[in-house]
Formats: sequence, C-alpha cells, structure tokens
Amino acid sequence: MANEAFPSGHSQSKILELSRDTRALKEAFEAGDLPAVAARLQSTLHALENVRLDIGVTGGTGSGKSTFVNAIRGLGDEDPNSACTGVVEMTMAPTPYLHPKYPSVIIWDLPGIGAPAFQADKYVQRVRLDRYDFLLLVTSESVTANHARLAREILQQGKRFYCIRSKVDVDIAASRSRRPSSFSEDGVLSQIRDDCVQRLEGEGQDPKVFLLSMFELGKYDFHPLEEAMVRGLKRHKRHAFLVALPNVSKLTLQRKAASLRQHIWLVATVACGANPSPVPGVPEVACDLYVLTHSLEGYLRSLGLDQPSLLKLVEQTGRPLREILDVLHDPKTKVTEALVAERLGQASGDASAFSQELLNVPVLGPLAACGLSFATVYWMLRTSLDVAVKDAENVLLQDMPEGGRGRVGSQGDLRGTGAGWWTDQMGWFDWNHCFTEGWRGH
Ligand SMILES: Nc1nc2c(ncn2[C@@H]2O[C@H](COP(=O)(O)OP(=O)(O)OP(=O)(O)O)[C@@H](O)[C@H]2O)c(=O)[nH]1
Ligand SMILES: [Mg+2]
Repeated sequence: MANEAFPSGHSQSKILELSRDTRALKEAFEAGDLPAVAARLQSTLHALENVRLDIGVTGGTGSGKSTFVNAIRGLGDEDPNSACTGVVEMTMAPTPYLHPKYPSVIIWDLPGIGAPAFQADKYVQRVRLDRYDFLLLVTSESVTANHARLAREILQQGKRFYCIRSKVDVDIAASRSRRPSSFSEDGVLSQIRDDCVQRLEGEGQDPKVFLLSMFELGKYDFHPLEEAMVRGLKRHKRHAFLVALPNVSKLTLQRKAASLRQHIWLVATVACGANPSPVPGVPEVACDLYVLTHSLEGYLRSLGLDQPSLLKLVEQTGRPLREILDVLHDPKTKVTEALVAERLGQASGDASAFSQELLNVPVLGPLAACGLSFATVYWMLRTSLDVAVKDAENVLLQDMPEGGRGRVGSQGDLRGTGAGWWTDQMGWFDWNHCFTEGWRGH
C-alpha cells in the first residue's frame, strides 16, 4: 500500500519545480550559512502560519452574511460555533468568528445596513472599518443607494471590497419555473451581474460583483471571487487565507496545493538546518522530525483529511467514516514521528539524484553537509502532499461526483485560470520581502 501510495520517479514537472526551488535556496544562502539561514526561515515559517487576517462581512439585512461567515469557515448553520442565521434580523453588533482550524483568520459578521435612515459614516465608525484586510459587501437583491454609499465610504477609508450578490439559486429557480420556455441560467446570471455593476458604477472603482449561493458555495462565481480576494491581499497573507478556505471544489484544492508546494523548500531547509538529529531507521538522513510532523499535519488539516475534519464531514454528509476512509490512498489521518521516519525511508532512494543536482550548484555549498537529508526531506514532503491532494479530491468526488461542492466544469484544473500567475506569483514566496516588510504583526 505504502509503495503504491508513494510512487517513485522524477517527472519532468517535478524536476522543473526543483530547479526553481534551487534558485530560491540560492538566494537564501547568499545571506548566510545553513544554521543562520535555517533559524531565520524558522521564524518566517512560524509567522507565515500565524499571520492575522481580518475579513469583514457587511451588506443588506437578511442577505446571507452570517450564512456566508459559516460557509467560508466550513461550518453548517447548526454547528455550535456558527454565527446565528435566520429569517428575522439576527446580527446586531460586529461579531468576530475565529476560523475553527486557523484561529488567526477572523471573519467578522457585521450588522445589516437595511434601515431606511442608514448613515454610512456612522455605520463605518460603529463597525471599525480600519480593522479589516478587506470587506465583502453582500446583497441578495438589487444594489441600493445604501450599498453604494457604504461602498464609497469603504473606498474613502482606503479599504478594498468585493460585492457579493447572494441567493442566486432563488432567482434561477424562480426564472426556471415561471419562464420555462425562455429560461437560460447564464442569461439570468448575466442580467443580475450587469444590473449590480451598473448600480455600483460611479463609486470610484471598477466594480466587481460576484454571484453566489451560500448553500452551494463552490458554484457560480466562487472561484473568481476566491482569486480576486487572494490577489488583493498582501503577499504574506495570501497563504494563510488560501489554506483556510473550505474545500468546496477541485480547483480550490489545487490552489491550496500550489501554495503549500511553494513552501516545501523552506520547510526542508528548516528541518535539516535548525535542529537536525539522525532519523531512526534511516541513518543517512538527519533532520528535525517535529518540524516535518507539524508540516504533514498542516497538509492534512488544510485539505480536510485530519481527524476533526473527517468527523465533521461524517456529521455533515451522514456518510460512515469507513466509507470515506476507503477512498484514501493513505488512510492515516494522524501523523506521528514514526510515520514521518517511515516516509523518509521510502523517499531516500529517489532523493539521491536530486541531491547530486543540488550539490552541483556552487552557491549551495552550505547544504553540502546535509545534501542527501535535504533532498530526502524535500522529496518526502512533495510526495506526501501529492498523495494528500489526490485523497482530498477523491473525498470531494465521493460527495459531489461532478468534481466539487458546486459547479467546476472547465475550471476543474489550473489551466485557463491564470495558472501562470497563480503558481508563479501568488504562491511564490519571497522570503526576503517577508523580513523587510512582512511580519510586524497585523
Ligand atoms: N436560498 C438561499 N437562502 C439563503 C442564502 N443565504 C442565506 N439564505 C437564507 O436567508 C436567511 C437570512 O440569512 P442570514 O445569513 O441570517 O442573513 P444575514 O445577512 O446574516 O441577516 P442579518 O444578520 O439579520 O442582517 C436565512 O434563512 C438563510 O438560510 C442563499 O444564498 N440562498
Ligand atoms: Mg446575520
């Protein structure tokens, strides 16, 4: 099972990735020797995982703000940690909701702006606009003067917002049942989008409106919204946001995987350079097993394959855990140091070619002492991540045979979605930039 799950061999694309990561390492090592670089990268890694993100969800009363707050945290409305939702006005004061797996990601459920006497400036003071990285402005109907006023105020405060038109499932169902002969889903969606954009125009920004159903989050405009939100964030916050997103589609999983993949060289350098000790059963490799255990746990958590996520899935779908585990190549949902050592043993054979390649790069002299260890750790992380992504896709397929909890269609992979930008820019981790600009708190 283990050998099948962790295949050997260097594919062309993996070699390309390795050489790009070698360039990143080269830059890192220009700044010092291995222990110094590893210690620095260790604090970078810690900061990367704990960077704070505040997202404000505002908009019309009853438009689905709280439902969105729950959905984006991967929760249903009946979860004990969920925001209250309902058909009567529910949210009266700004309320922070911590992401259940990533508590430094905070989604703020804000009161509605429905009152006829709405005053945008007073509202903005009440909800403390300055604390959010960006806002989501939700409306379930046409954009009104209140939305437009709030949009203007948000922009004046130098904040970014994305407009969400919610409940499009209702519009589609109504149109389908009332006008069956002329019904076109795309027609209804573009009518709604055009109307909202027109009403927001003139607010000083090229308005972007994203159509959603909070009940099927991965459908309609979720992926363009996801991409816009990631692009709009400061670089060092993008990763934290991406890994915290709910696994609603194959495309979201692939975007997460791309971001996690970009940091493998960083984890490998820390694991081999900061506190290395010989790995039991794999004497040719010395590294910090704790760092690797933590990283593999992070992969499972983000991809929804850790125990709490799977138990939640059982609760949400009613499917037995055994049935879910059956589709996993690697059904181990708990990572131990013994498991990591076993994986390193499996990876060590494949890693030697890469190790040679690495040692041929002159500037990587500092790695000479741990060339094979680095290559083995890198390879183990890479293979484990690939297997976890496949497993997460299988779990998703089980739930939604068409490829996601929502419509994926031609967006089912990274092609045709600005993948070049996505993998080269978004996930590309500029470690030096993080020291100069990044990690000073919020
Ligand atoms: N059909 C459909 N119903 C939705 C959608 N989003 C929310 N709802 C329903 O709309 C109602 C109001 O949702 P909430 O999430 O409580 O709305 P809210 O904006 O937080 O409301 P307030 O806090 O009172 O301003 C609930 O009954 C939800 O189940 C959606 O996308 N589609
Ligand atoms: Mg609410």
